[in-house]
Amino acid sequence: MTEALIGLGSNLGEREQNLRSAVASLGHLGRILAVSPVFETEPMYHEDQGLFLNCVVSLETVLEPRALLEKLQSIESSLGRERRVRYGPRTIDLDILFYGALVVSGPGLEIPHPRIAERLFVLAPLNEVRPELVHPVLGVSVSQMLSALRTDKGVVRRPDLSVGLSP
Ligand code: PH2
Ligand code: MG
Ligand code: MG
Repeated sequence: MTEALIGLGSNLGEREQNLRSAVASLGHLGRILAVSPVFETEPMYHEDQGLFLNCVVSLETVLEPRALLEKLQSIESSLGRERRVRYGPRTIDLDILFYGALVVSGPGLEIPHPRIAERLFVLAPLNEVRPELVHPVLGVSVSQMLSALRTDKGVVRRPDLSVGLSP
């Protein structure tokens, strides 16, 4: 059993419902240990698109990284994800952020996710569930990465939204 941290994002369609459906599907891939609060976040990289909702799920799973990736991609497809613009709008995006302390850099799969340290939309929710988690390559914790990040990108906690398994 390994703890995988999954980053979820949606900025198309019924964003809250998309996250909720994705969390329910993740529940079939193992045991969900934690679901972070939801944050509404300004789009990074490709800025001319709608606001995202982002959250992070901690999932204990027996699936190996490649098998997990394939399952995440099939959940994305089942929720209507179409791959068009890089960094562009999507109904749902499911990224493996960490897989235990494993480091993988292969074609089509990099773990830890290579851009965690620059992404407030990842670090803000991740810090709510695993602030002490140490990045196996950078050697710093999530809370340290968050403190070090200087950005003016808007990230707003949305306590009125909840996408966890229980009501
Ligand atoms: N995902 C991207 C690109 N930009 N910006 C925000 N705020 N949230 C995202 O999830 C996001 C993004 C590509 O995966
Ligand atoms: Mg992504
Ligand atoms: Mg992705």
